[in-house]
Amino acid sequence: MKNVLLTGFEPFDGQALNPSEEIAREINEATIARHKVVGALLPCVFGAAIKELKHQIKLHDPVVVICLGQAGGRAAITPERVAINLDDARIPDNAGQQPIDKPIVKDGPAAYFSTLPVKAIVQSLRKHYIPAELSQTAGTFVCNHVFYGLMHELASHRPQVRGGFIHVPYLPEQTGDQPSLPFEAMTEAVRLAIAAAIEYRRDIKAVGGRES
Ligand code: PCA
Repeated sequence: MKNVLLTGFEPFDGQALNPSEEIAREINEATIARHKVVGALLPCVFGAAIKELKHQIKLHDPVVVICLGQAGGRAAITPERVAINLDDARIPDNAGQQPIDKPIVKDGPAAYFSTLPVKAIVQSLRKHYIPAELSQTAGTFVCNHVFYGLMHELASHRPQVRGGFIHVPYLPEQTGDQPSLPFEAMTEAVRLAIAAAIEYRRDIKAVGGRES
């Protein structure tokens, strides 16, 4: 069976948990659309996170890579469209690093687009009544850093492998007044996203998540 690599992040910014880690742990070893899902955990550390991601790619030789991260404050599951070549940290990472206005890859392209079918994923989630929206920015912290590192690695060494990034909201237990989604809805969303990524090698043309 071919592998799909699914990564989550450890908690950061003093939080007790990170939904992306819990989801990757839950779906680890699942079979989806005749593919085996391999879950892995990335440190929330600039540099080390990309290093670990590359190690996992080498180890599992996946055909699709989906990296997950927490986006506190968002109310929907948000596939990311674009990774930019910029680290600009609002807070220190888990190793105390806080890069400001630094390129991720010196002389690398300004940006990469996700090669996941981001609109097909949004459409599939909405069909299942899970809030989903296409996002045009993964920020400039460790998530965007890993997303860019992933796309640079695939473009440079594994052009046949498709990959991208999906941000998820807080879990209800992480917050009182901010938007959140239940764990079951998030895991279902990521299962659907993996299935869509396998099914749609090319994205659909859609407006606001509906096929046009
Ligand atoms: N979210 C952070 C980094 C790790 C995570 O889960 C981000 O959005 O950059």
